[in-house]
Amino acid sequence: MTVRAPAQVAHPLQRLGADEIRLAKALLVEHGLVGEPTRFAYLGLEEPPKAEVLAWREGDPVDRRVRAILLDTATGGAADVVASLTRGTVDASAEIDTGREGQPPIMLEDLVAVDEIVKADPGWRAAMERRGVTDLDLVRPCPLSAGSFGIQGEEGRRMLRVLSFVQHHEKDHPWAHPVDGLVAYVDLIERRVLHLIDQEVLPIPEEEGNFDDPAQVGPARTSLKPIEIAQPEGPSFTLDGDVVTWEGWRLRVGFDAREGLTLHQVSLEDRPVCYRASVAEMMVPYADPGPARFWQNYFDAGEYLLGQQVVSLMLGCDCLGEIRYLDAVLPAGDGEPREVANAICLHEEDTGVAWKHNDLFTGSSETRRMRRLVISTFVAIGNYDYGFFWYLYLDGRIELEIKATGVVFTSAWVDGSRWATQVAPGLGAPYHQHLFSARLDMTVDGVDNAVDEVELERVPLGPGNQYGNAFTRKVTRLARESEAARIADPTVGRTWQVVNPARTNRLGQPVAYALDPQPAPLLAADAGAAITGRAAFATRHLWVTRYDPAERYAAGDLPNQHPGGAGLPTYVAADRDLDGQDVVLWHTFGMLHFPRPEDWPVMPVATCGFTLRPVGFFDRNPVLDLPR
Ligand SMILES: [Cu+2]
Repeated sequence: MTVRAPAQVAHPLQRLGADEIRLAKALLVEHGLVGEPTRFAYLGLEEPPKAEVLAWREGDPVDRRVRAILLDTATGGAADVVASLTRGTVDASAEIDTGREGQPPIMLEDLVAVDEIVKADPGWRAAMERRGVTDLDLVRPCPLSAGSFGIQGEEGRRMLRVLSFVQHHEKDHPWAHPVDGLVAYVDLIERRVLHLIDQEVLPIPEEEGNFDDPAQVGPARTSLKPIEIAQPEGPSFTLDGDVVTWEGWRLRVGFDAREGLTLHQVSLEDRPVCYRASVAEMMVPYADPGPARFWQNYFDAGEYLLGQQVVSLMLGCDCLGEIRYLDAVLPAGDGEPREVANAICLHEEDTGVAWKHNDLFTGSSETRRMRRLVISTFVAIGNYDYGFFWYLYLDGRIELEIKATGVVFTSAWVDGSRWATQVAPGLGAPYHQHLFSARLDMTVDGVDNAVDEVELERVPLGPGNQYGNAFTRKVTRLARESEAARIADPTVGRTWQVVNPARTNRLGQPVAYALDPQPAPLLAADAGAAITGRAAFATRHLWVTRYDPAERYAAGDLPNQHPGGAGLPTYVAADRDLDGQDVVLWHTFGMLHFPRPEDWPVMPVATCGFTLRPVGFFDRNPVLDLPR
């Protein structure tokens, strides 16, 4: 077949459309890269390098390129391919050494695969029977990422580890009934159970956790009066394709199968602030060192693909008020496009007082209201649900708030356990962390920036500080990559400011945006643990790298079963100069989760995130002009 030319695109960063996904598949088939057993573990837009995008003007040609991670399910072979839809060429095709470089991501269809594989295994069935489980139609095996622990016989195999849960009936939530102490190590290519960990027969917790069953929850309360959010003249933002403009802000919304929601070319009053913002990785490590659970850690972005797990949002439930939705177009495992309607929600929110003063002397009394533009999406990854909420404020702040909710991962509660909380009778919820890596490709008033660490400096009592009250501001330029792997310190209010040394405000100060962290514990695993090597990004709150279009993911390109060392430690190994350069911030944030009884049977939203805040970017308060 002859591959057709793609439709005209309006911008180099325009999201891949369904036709382009079909075209990509056809092109790879034509070049002999896709056969009957080939699956698309990833397919996405290969963005042009930044300089090309910044130089692009409307009407210029666009070379539309895609990247595909292909898996041959017959042999376990994998390939990393870049192809041009515009030119109809394969620009690069490299075989992946899966033992050394990691496996292609886990696919949605692997849920079905592990179900079939474990249920066909006599050893697993016998182990289930010993636990009194005989109706296998009500057993839910989970496709859990295998990690990499140097276990003999595992290297180079495409694997998952499988813990299972049972249901009492089809609508019963399985998370309430973990079948603990039994793990199947599954080879997805040979489609068999390699190894069974049958540690201990533990009682299966009985109590149901059906938060959607009125019989269990009880009647809904009737005391809440309606709250109605009305914008009779419509929202204040406009949407042109994926380009949003609102109160001086302008940005392009992107969506990637791996990173999910991405923001591009964020500018304020036509001044660039951030070229690209995304959650480039997230990882959830668990604390239980026992034989059935030591391996539990999930790279939800790099292994499971955040974007592939996106859900459709519902008006009036997920989003209130005047809502605009964008759909997501994603590649299915067979390389065909699939559409998720209402995947991205945009709306405007009142967030309370913007500024206020009641003056003692003049009698002046003024208050203004703050608003933010909300761009959000929700993904459901097995038991957990995560909301990704980007906020743009009238005063120039940008925030990312993560909302973690859904159902905690459960275990059989063992009295006196140091690794879990009992959340319901006989039901444990193991301790874990949620660690995110935001990749913030900053362009504060231009591409050439620098990063300063700014914090409180205490001054000892003595000459010049006779009464001991003195304190000052300490500014340290993080001049090289080796100096810029940093840990947050709330005791000195440590922030990191991205400055443009060549641009000053009316006071002669370099314009800047500060990254204000909300410090949470970094990776809790031992420095010598396998997971520490694989998720080294999570050992620092901040990394800064010099922009390189190939450096996209905090834990490397293929974290699934990667033996470790990829991503940020590799990126900073060259120790590049950062002062006055094109810099990318990588910020680790998240939460330490000792589950509570209140987190069961469905967890109230817990949040974490960070703020980007203008510092001398404006000449004065930028929201003096808000109407009364
Ligand atoms: Cu949690």
